[in-house]
Amino acid sequence: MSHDTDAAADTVQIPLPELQALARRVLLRQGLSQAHAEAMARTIVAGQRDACQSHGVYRLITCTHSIRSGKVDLQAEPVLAPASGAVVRVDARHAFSPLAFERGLPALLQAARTHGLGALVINRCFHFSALWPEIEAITAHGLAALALTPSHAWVAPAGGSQPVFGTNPIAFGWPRPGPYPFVFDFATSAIARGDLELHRRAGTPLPPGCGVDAQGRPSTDPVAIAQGAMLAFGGHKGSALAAMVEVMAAALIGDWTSAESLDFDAGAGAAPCHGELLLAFDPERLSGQAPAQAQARAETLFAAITGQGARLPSERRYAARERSLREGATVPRALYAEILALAG
Ligand code: NDP
Ligand code: PYC
Repeated sequence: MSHDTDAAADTVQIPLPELQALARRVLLRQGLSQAHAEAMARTIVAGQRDACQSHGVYRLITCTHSIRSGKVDLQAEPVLAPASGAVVRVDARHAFSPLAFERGLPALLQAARTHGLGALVINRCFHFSALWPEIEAITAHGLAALALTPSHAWVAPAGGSQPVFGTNPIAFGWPRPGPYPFVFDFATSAIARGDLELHRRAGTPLPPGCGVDAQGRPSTDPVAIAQGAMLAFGGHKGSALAAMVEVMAAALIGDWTSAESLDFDAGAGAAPCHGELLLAFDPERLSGQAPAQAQARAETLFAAITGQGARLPSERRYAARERSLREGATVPRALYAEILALAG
């Protein structure tokens, strides 16, 4: 049952177990295996719980579209390659990424503990999710983490107007005392593609500086930008970071760049298909057996940030999480109706 107190409100509050069951039902109905549906529902509901509108239950609609494109393998079990030093490799076999991550996580943690640094390489996955759920799954074990992945070539390099890069998120996490690690997670584009899509659906303009139209002119129209190119955040700096993601999380790990992912898509509009690189760092090993000092230095830094009234990244998300745990996740009413329809 949804707990909808105000019929006139344009949002509904859904208890998290109920939202999880609904997400699972939608995904199973599309033909996904139980294991994929469970892993994807966990990621998607975590997004809505933390008020990440671009990567919450809206993804049930985009994943359904990806499935209907016929490109995604709905049943493939990820294959974990035999252990090889610090590198853990999982072949997702053209299925969605969350299950591949879950299957690779224990070996990644083990590699980081053994070598001080572990690398999880996920290949051949359809990727639709935010990266922070994976980062938090690593920091929960006392490790620092970094994650990179390309997407589809939607973003022009600084000084150009033709798409080359994906929206290429970079996420980082540092474990802290208490339940909430230091985490940031952002697209290297000025706006995430998911947010562009939400603006397109709502018929609202993007902020200035997010993209250019097909003639290379600055635009705030999400439709015109989708036909032209998105822009990197921070000009040449975001552009260089986006290039790094292509090199490190595509070329380096033997997988597709955002341009190759878009070629493979061939207009189907499915989620991007490529790899992901996750690194886990053990403070115990890397700090020379002085993890308490490493922790103390990091806490001094965080206190210097918050002490002057600035906030840490993810604080908004964590506050939303607390609220959702108490009151249920907030879902736009129209979106909820679409999801109920998908669930049959
Ligand atoms: P945002 O710009 O919303 O947020 C980026 C980060 O900055 C967050 O950690 C956020 O924390 C933090 N932040 C925001 N405002 C402040 C502030 N005033 N002070 C301190 N920190 C702040 O992220 P994006 O829109 O760029 O990305 C959204 C999501 O999209 C990400 O989770 C990303 O992984 C996902 N994505 C996935 C892609 C894929 O290929 N799979 C591609 C691109 C994006 P908080 O959340 O608390 O506001
Ligand atoms: O929001 O840019 C995005 C995105 C791409 C793939 C998944 N999310």
